[in-house]
This record gives sequence, C-alpha cells and structure tokens, in this order.
Amino acid sequence: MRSDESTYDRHRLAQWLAGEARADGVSRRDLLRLAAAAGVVTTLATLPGPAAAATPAAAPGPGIVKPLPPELFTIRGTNAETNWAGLRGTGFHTPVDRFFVRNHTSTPVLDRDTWTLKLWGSGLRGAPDATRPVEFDYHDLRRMPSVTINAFVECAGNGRSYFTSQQGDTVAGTAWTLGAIGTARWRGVPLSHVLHRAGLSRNAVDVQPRGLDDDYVSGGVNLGRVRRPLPVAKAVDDVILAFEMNGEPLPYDHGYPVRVIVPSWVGISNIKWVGDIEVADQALYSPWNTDFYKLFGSAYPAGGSAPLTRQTLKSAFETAPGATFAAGTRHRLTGRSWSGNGGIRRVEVSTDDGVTWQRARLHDRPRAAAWSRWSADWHPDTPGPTALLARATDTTGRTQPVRTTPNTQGYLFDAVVRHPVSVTAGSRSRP
Ligand SMILES: Nc1nc2c(c(=O)[nH]1)N[C@H]1C(S)=C(S)[C@@H](COP(=O)(O)O)O[C@H]1N2
Ligand SMILES: [Mo]
Repeated sequence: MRSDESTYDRHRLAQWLAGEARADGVSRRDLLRLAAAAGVVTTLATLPGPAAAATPAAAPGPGIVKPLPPELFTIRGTNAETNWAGLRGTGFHTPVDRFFVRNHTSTPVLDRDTWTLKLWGSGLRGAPDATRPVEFDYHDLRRMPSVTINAFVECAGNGRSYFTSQQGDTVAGTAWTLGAIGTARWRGVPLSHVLHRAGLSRNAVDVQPRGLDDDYVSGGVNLGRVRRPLPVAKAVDDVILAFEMNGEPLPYDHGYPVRVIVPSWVGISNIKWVGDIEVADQALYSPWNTDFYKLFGSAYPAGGSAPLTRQTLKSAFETAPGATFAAGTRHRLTGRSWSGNGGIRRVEVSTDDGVTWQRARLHDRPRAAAWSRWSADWHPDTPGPTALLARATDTTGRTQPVRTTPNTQGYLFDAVVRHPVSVTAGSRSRP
C-alpha cells in the first residue's frame, strides 16, 4: 500500500510537471499568485472566516450548530477544539457533544431527501461531465451494502501551537493544542462500491470529493468549494461514504447527510457534506493539495513536499493545562496515543519533566487508524510546578521525538508535548 502511494505520487508529480494536470476551478495564475504571496498563510491564521464575520452574536458558535460549552470546547475562529480534560472517562469513541469541529466557512444544514451525490469525469466509463453526472440519492445509498469502521479524524495542524511554544518556530494557521482529533464509529458504504456502480474505468487516476458548504475565500481569492483529490488506490481501499457516527445519523456539523472518511489520512481528506465526486484519468489539483497540506520550509524542496497523506504519532493527557495534584496522594493519570502509520505498541510517561520515565498501562489493543487509551499512577511528594510528558511508540517502531522539523504551516507536529501541572501541599504530605 505504502509503495503504491509513492509510485502514484511520482506519477502524478510527473504529470503535473509535464503540464497535463490542471487545478480545477482555480486558474494557474491564481495558484501561482497564491504560492508566491507570502502573506497568504498569515491571512489564514488571522482572518476570521466569512462565516464568523456574518454570524450573529446570538448563534451558539462560529457557524457551528451544536452547543459549544466552554468546559468542553475552546473556540478558534470558525473551529471548535475539544478540551482533553473533557474526554476522561468517555470510552473509546468520542461523544458527538465533544468531538472537535473544523469548518473552513460554516455548517450548512442540508436535507437528506433533496441531497444527491453526483459522480462525473474522465475516469468513469463514458466520461460523463458535470452537467450529466451519474447520480445517487440518499435512499439509493442506504440500500447499498454498508460497513462499520472505527477511525479518527484529525486535523493535519493538530498540535500546531507547540511548534511555537516548545520550539520557538513561526508557523501560520489555527493555534490548536492537541484537541483537533476525535475517534468515532462510522457506518457507510465503501467508496469502491459507489465508484464501481458509477462505472469506474481502468484509467482512473484521482478521485476528488467536494463539499456543499460555501466557497472558501482566502486573501481575497475565491478558492471554490472545499475539495481535495485522493489517489484511486486509496479511494478503493478503505474509504467510506459515511452516513452514521457513533450509531446515530451524522450530526450537521460533521457532514450530514454524508461525508467521506479516509482512515489514517489528514483531516482535510474527510470531506463533509459531500455533493459530488470527480473521477479523472489524470492527476487532479486543488488548493488543498498544492498550497495547503504540503510541507514548506527550509528543510523541504522549494515547491514543498509531496501532498500529505497519513497523520503522524501523538499523545495527549486527559488533564487540563495547569491542573493541580495534591502531594502525598496517589493519582491516576490517563491519556491516549495514536498514529497514522499503525497501532500503538508502547507508551511511556514522565512526571518530572522528562528526567525519569515509566511504562503506562495500555487499555486498548493496537489498532490502525484509531487511538489507544492508557493510564499511569503518580504519587507526587514534592509541591511545586512540574510537567507531564507522554511518549508513544507505534507498531512500525517509531517513537515520538523530543523536537520535530518545522514547516511554515505547522502541520504534523509529533514531538513529545510538555504538559504543565503543579503539585500542591496535600493534607497527608510531610512538611
Ligand atoms: N466540506 C468540508 N469538508 C471538510 C472541511 C470543510 O471545511 N468543509 N474541513 C476539513 C478539515 S480541515 C478537517 S480537519 C475535518 C474536520 O472534521 P470534523 O469537523 O468532523 O471534526 O473535516 C474536513 N472536511
Ligand atoms: Mo484540518
């Protein structure tokens, strides 16, 4: 699978350089302008989305439908980050009431009875165009064979703020801590089934789902609807068109009536409110695989890395930042670790800012595309500030590093995070 992906990327890159590929909906000029404009990424970081500007103060959140109580979420522009302390005791699946939301604009409230999915493009037999697509409605989809999978959805920028706070790097984008991830049980139809029903051709190269939310405008440029191509090899492997999350119909904010779930891959792959899918016999490009979701910076080629695919390795404590622990008492620390490259094999925890480490107990078997819960006991003796650290190793043998190579948009932070807490003089602690 991995080697398929890199062969595919080389092939697609060759097509792009040969000028065969096109960035649909965005002119070459716009793309070049975007790539050249150093200010674009900064604008993304600081501009409230159009939705935020337009949302009346009475709305519960920035264009988000579900309630966002401050104990469960931290609002960041048009997005809502999950507070990790709110996950303690919640079980393997993230309840919808605390699952993070990342919206480029705002949540559209769609009607499943008028919703249709349109498939079109040169990679389908007969090459139907966008005006005469192959169409399925919601009830067609519900009559197809369905599968249920566990998978996290995690923003590629999750943990971005630690590039700055721990490493002193300048990065642009939403200043997430570690709460731009959730794991859910998704039920839906394998995308491969729908593609074959639509007449997938042997020459298909890329598959590009597109959302029905508003056009995304950045730095004065309308980038069109949120869309990002997937190689056909991944699209027919384990991708699903999901209509259920944790046993309920998808909530509005998470893509109702239907979203794409692409296990292990960067969050942007999981297109919500999917309305159409272009299937092409050539590489496809959108701003989301050319300007965004690639690694740029001094450690990377001038044109950036290959488009991002898998998420990386991370760990988080289910503890509020700055939490206090009484000395002289045994505390149970809990958290979760996950990797885009496999399951979690081992987690170590330090309660003294990285001086000593102990093995955490794992509460879930290693599972690809999902996290493992863990716990460790701590009996602090000395009052004062300290930092909790968790360091995971995945089933490929990779361990979280102390420091990670920066990239200008702050994607894929995987270094060990220092979690500040303090120990207070407990009733049973000695003077
Ligand atoms: N149509 C559409 N799909 C989208 C987005 C969006 O803004 N519009 N955001 C993407 C990004 S960047 C992420 S990280 C995930 C977030 O999914 P969630 O809001 O269900 O947590 O959805 C992805 N799919
Ligand atoms: Mo994201």
